[in-house]
Amino acid sequence: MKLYDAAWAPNPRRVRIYLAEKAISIERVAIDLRADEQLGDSYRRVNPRGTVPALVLDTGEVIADSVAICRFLEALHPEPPLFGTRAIEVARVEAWTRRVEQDGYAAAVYALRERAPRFADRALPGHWPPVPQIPELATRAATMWTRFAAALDERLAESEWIAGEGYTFADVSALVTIDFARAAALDMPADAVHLRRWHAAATARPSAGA
Ligand SMILES: N[C@@H](CCC(=O)N[C@@H](CS)C(=O)NCC(=O)O)C(=O)O
Repeated sequence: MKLYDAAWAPNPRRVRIYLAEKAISIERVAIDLRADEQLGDSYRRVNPRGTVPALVLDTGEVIADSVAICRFLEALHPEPPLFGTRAIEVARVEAWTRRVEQDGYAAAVYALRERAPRFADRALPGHWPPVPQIPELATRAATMWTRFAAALDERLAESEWIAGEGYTFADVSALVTIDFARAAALDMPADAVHLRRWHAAATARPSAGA
């Protein structure tokens, strides 16, 4: 197997943190997003979408999505479980991961890609004809982020980790999202004490440096 990876980008980091938590080692190939290597012919022969991460299997099949890569690896290496074990745990991890993506990660992407000059005409990631920015979505992002941070703070007032007692992929997704959102000037509110407690604990895990 070979993992196409990229520094600083959130979805590749999700996979790296997952791999570190599971102590799984996979050969990695670094793609330089700042040089737009993901859009070049060579990488697009691996993943025509022009996005990272992508996992190339020994059969040649390519999994070009961070969550799908982690779920594939979870099926191969179930211990320690990061997607839950009991039915209700699996449902909680899934529900929170989707909420993090739809409410938090989407807000961070809107705030960054719909406004930053370097993403002009590249409002969507990967290989597309020019996609113009919609600055109103960057404005909407602030509202989404406020609601997301409040919901997460409320959840973490009642639970040590996002999906329950143990660290799961929902925590991986939220950590990556919160760190990424700072690049778009979206941060944890000062009074979100439970969220801040959780963020410090997640950041203290060795996997956070992956
Ligand atoms: N749903 C995909 C999204 C992949 C994605 O958007 N990757 C970004 C980096 S986080 C990318 O490749 N961006 C390239 C670009 O902006 O051209 C996943 O979870 O892997």
